[in-house]
Amino acid sequence: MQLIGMLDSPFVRRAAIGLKLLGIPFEHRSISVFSGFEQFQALNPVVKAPTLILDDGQVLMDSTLILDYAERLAGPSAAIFPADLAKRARAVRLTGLALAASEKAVQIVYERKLRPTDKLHQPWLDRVRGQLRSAYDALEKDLQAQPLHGAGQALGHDGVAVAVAWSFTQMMVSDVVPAADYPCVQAFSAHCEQLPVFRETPAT
Ligand SMILES: N[C@@H](CCC(=O)N[C@@H](CS)C(=O)NCC(=O)O)C(=O)O
Repeated sequence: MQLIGMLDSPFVRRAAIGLKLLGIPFEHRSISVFSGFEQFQALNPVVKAPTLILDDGQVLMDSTLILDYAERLAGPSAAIFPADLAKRARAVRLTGLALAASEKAVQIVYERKLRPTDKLHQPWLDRVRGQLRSAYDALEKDLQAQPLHGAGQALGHDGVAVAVAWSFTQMMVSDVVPAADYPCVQAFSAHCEQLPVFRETPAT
C-alpha cells in the first residue's frame, strides 16, 4: 500500500499517523500536489493529498475515507474510533472541528501563496479567518471541559486530527490564531508532538 502526499499537509499527516496507530504497514511517497503535480497526476488524476493506493491498484482519497477503510482493514481489535455511541459522537465532533480548522488554515495559505495580491478578496479572507477561529474556540472550550487523551484514554483519530491541525495552523497562520488564546489546544498538541508516532511523522 502506498500513501501519497507530503507531511506538511495536515490531511496527509493525520492519515499517516492514523495508519501507524492502526498498525497498517505502508510505503510513504512524499510527492507535492504543487511542485510534483504531474508525478502526482500520473498516480491520481484528481491530484488530492492524501491518496492511498491499495495493493490491487485501487486509488482512495480523502483522509477520513482512507482512515475509515483502514479501520476496517485493521479489524475491530485494532480499531481506535470508539464503538460506544456517546464517545463516538464526541470523537466525530472533535474530528470535524479539527478538519474544518485544517481546511480553513489551508485556504488562507492558498490565498496568501497562490493568489496574486491584487486579486485578494478581503471579505472572503475575513470570513475564512472567522471560521478558523470559531473552530478553535469550540475545540478550546471542549478540551477545557474534558481532556482528550487523558489518563487511561488512548489516542484516537480525533486527538490526532486536533494536534495535527494545530501544529499546521501554528506553522502557517499563527498570526490569525495566536497560541496564547488557546492554551488547552496548545498543551494537548505539544503533548502529542512528543509522542514517538508524531516524532517519526514530522510535518517538516
Ligand atoms: N478533505 C480532504 C482535504 C484534502 C486536501 O485538500 N488536500 C490538499 C493538500 S493539503 C490538496 O490535495 N490540495 C490540492 C488541491 O486541492 O488541488 C481530506 O481530508 O483529505
